Amino acid sequence: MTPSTPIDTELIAKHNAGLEKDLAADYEHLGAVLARRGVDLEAITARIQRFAVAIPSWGVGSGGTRFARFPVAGEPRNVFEKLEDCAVIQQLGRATPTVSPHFPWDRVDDLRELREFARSYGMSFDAVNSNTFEDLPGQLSYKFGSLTHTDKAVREQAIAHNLECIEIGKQLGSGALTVWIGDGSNFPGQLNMTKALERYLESMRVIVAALPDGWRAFIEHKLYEPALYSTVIADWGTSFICATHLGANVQCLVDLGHHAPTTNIEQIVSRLIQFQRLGGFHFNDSKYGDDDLDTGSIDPFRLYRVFNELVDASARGAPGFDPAYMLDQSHNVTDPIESLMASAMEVQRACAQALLIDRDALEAVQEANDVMLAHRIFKAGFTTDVSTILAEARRRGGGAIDPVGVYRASKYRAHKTKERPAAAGSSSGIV
Ligand code: RM4
Ligand code: MN
Ligand code: MN
Repeated sequence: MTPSTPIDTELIAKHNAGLEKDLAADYEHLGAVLARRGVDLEAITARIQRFAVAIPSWGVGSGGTRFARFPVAGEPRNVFEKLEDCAVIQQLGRATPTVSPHFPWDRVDDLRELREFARSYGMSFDAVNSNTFEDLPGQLSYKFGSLTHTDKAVREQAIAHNLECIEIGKQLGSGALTVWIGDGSNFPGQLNMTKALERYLESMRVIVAALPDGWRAFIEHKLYEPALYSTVIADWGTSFICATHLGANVQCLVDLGHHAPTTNIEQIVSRLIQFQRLGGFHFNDSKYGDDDLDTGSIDPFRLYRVFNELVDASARGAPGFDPAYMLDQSHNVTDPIESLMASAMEVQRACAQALLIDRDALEAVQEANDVMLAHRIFKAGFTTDVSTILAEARRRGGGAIDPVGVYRASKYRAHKTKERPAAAGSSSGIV
């Protein structure tokens, strides 16, 4: 079956035709530059063509802050419309063939129809996210926690939701469950921190026992918010301990925005790889807290440092190394489709740059304690402009050399604004 194409393929071809000549010249030049460094450009381009990062279903709607949400016109009103937007991102960018859904936000009656709908665009589903951080009408409240609540009935409700997410995921063809809880406390003395973690482990044991063969559960830690004094799964240490208690199929998920501002995230990544507990990533960028800004917009060098660890692990054939890559950001002032296309490119960029590091040379100077040379070899990838590689990978994959340019020319947003009048209570966005 040929996948449906929400953007006119002729338009992409026309745009590409105007850019192809320059791209070919730039690509050839970069190939010569890299050849002098002993790097095979074609091998890197092939790796980038295979690289994929999942789109969060909630990301195609506008997010918001604690103060307000400013919805983008033509915002998707349900998961089918979200998938349509995700298909645009994939068609133009060729880096995002999967979607990570979120329940109950994406709840539908007919899961088979949803899976088929995704398939009609050539898309499939990545990790399923459970949501026990907000209340649904008629349910027990999560105001004082979910999987760690003092009341067993609330814990059972939260467990049941996660079990339902696994069932949904099975039908959607997913292979992982991501559990992030907002549980914690706002006041010292509010919560017995030890007992809360005991209750977490007890609840998670039931959930993990329900995982089908080959599935993984990802534990996502977060320093603070919504709990502002203590969060039950606050850091990678807690996440790691819980994962090791719960089983080999439980791993830690690193959301780049979920640490204190100066934390050395790449070192955490290295540790998790070493002990086979790196489940995956939620990519975004941050300046102060869980800002959910576009990936690579604040600190692309940090992303590069993270990818250095990932490329190193992959080059070494680190045992059990198979991280899931997902975006997780909130678009408050941009068109979410543009942000997600650009962000997927930033993840690819960091990957391509890290692939340029001469690992043998680096190892030799590390052994010799030649600090300055080690740093220069390390940084050589970051200071190389790999935009041409990304563009060529998109072109070869049938995507757009300039995805944002084609997207704007397609007037997709204007068409959707007519087709999708704003709906009250839309499940789009994070707030
Ligand atoms: C949280 C966390 C989760 C995401 C929610 C919406 O801060 O990052 O991964 O699903 O936000
Ligand atoms: Mn996240
Ligand atoms: Mn977050």
